Amino acid sequence: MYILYGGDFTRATLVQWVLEEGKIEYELRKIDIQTGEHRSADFLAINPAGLVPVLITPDGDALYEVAALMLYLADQHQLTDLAPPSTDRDWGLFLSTVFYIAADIQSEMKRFHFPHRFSLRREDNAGIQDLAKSLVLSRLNVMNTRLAKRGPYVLGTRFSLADFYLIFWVAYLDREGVCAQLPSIARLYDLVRSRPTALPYLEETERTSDAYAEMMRKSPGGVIA
Ligand SMILES: N[C@@H](CCC(=O)N[C@@H](CS)C(=O)NCC(=O)O)C(=O)O
Repeated sequence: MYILYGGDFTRATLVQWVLEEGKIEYELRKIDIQTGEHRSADFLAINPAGLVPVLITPDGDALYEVAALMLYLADQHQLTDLAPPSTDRDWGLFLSTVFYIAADIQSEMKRFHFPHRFSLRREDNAGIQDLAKSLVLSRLNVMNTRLAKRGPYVLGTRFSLADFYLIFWVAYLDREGVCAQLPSIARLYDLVRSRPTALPYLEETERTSDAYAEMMRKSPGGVIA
């Protein structure tokens, strides 16, 4: 059986969704990043990077990086409704998009959520967060253009985990503002939301996102050190 180390306010939700979609047996072990449990000796022994999610495979290997975990599970369990196999014509576009989200969108979301880690002076935090937001928006605009050309999903008429992955990060930004500016992203947001299996995870992400935004308002010096 798989073990997923995840918890509230984390992207482990994405892996949990894939596990549930694939009806794959797993145990969820919650790591509380608000109290710093991800930096405990016990957790660092599992992932020296001190980050979640971590997936322990039935063979006992510890795997990291949310995008890799989703792709790995889809491949190992032939979840072709979520990810085209490498022999599929859509594989290249699928892979390009997943890497784009992981490298160029997700990384800026880190700066958006932890601006204090990128600033030397507390008074710069808000500006750094604004800059991160504008960079994410410009990258979402790229996705909007691609979706307008060949949508409504990342792979045209076919849903894949890349759609949920993208919308997950929109839910963590200012989703109403993003959807008002980027119509093809807004359409994709509604399509993902209309999927009964995705809805509870997206709703949970929306609640978490609102709660985190509130915590940031109350702690402009940084929510998690
Ligand atoms: N590149 C990693 C980043 C993982 C990551 O940053 N996870 C966050 C939770 S969503 C975390 O553990 N944050 C704790 C911290 O940054 O101190 C991935 O995509 O899986």
